[in-house]
Amino acid sequence: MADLYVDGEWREPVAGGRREIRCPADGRLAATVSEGTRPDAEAAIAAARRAFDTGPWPRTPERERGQLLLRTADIVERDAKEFARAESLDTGKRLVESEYDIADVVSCFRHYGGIGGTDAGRVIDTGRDDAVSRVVYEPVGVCGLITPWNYPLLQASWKVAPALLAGNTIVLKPSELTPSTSILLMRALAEAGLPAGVANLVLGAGPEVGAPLSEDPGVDMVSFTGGLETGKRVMATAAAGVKKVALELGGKNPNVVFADADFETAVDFALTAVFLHSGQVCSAGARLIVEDSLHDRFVDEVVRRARQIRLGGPFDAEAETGALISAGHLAKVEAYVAAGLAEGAVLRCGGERPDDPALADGHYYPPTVLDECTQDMRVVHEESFGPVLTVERFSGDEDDAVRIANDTEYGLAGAVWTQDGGKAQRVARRLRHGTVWINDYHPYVPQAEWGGFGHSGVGRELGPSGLDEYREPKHIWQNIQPRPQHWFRG
Ligand code: TXE
Repeated sequence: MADLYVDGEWREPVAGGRREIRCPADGRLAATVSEGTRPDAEAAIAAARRAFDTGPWPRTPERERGQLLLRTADIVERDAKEFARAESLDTGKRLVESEYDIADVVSCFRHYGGIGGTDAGRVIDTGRDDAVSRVVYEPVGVCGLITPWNYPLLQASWKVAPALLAGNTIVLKPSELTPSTSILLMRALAEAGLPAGVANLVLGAGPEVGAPLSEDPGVDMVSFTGGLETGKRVMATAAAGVKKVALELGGKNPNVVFADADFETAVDFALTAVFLHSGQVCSAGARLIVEDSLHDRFVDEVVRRARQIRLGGPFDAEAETGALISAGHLAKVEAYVAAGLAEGAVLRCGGERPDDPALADGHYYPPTVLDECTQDMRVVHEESFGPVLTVERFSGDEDDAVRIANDTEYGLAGAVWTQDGGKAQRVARRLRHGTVWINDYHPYVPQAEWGGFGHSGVGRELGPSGLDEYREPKHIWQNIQPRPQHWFRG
């Protein structure tokens, strides 16, 4: 199968490469897909450029563009089983989680499809009778969209849907580890009637087909979700071409629990916060910051329940969480735990690869709790991106909780648990994180912005400002009584 989608056609890569995708849960062959190289990325950029500069899409009324997104949502929903299965095989995540993700993808396309028709702009009161003035929104141009492997299609849809609604043309470059659902998405967009060249797909390694998206002068904007170091590289390269950049670079997210929290609920969510998808979540609540007086009881209960979490593959109905994405990532998570222990953390559970023969072919790591941690430890301030919870204590003082929670270079998300409504609001306002949950963890809505402070990124996804990432305000002033001004007499 030819899997690169360029200028409305399915193409083989110029160099004819293929890549095997192996399911992280058991090593089975999930798919064999085209593997592009730089000339494929350049062809995709050129197609997107042509479609933007000469095609109908940027001038298609926004409402019509929205309708195409709504049709896409219907197609994804119709084929949800195929999408979810492909997502699970590529990522190793439980099928039920992939089903939720695909339902969220449908909601995302419906959300953006449904808000089409906002491009009338706003009229300015000039205070004069000889001029009219308005601000309209223009698409940015050609957008390079680079996505990671943890929520492959959901993260793609957060970029693809607003970028297309705003009238841009796109080149999507999914993670080379999880390309399958992006291929299915291109099929859905084509079936929905997207004009040729508007959405293009390149597959392959980051330095080969991702890097050109921030280097090529034909691209106007790069939107990237992935790791901090790659994000910095993307930003630096994009700077040379003064490209617009949006980055979501993960987090090291605090989950602050005061002693007056609802104990059972806070414990339950502390587990979901960090162990969902084995911690491979940008907003994972990987830092538990618990009030001293509650610490022992709370951590004992977290550990008791963490030990019971059952690992397994995507189609194992008993499994509660799955494998890590790759052998390399597993080794990285292990190294973070080892570093934490070397720096004085106390291992309360997990910390060793499971010895269950049924899991031997997958990249599994058990839920792990490291107690008595401090902010200077690498495992606390760097993103392990695995099922590793670090526990820190605070005195009970709000200032102390806020100081520890904000002591991170990241700032994506966090939570505060207390039954004192005023304290909850005060602490939530002071946390320097893009999303703060009170007595909850993980929910998001497409109507609200998603993105981070500090090194967690630049710009926002979702919400009104998420759409604004993909369009530029343009002021149009019209003199409606043009006549000589005679500023200069001569
Ligand atoms: O990410 P990369 P990796 C974090 C997490 C993880 C770490 C590294 O801590 O352990 O990042 O993961 C493409 N130019 N997150 O190595 O490399 C790459 O092909 C352009 C957090 O998998 O950032 C893929 O499509 N693109 C994160 C995408 O970048 C390049 C989710 C992300 O891969 C490129 C995933 C280049 N030079 C990991 N090099 C989150 N924010 O949720 C690679 N890529």
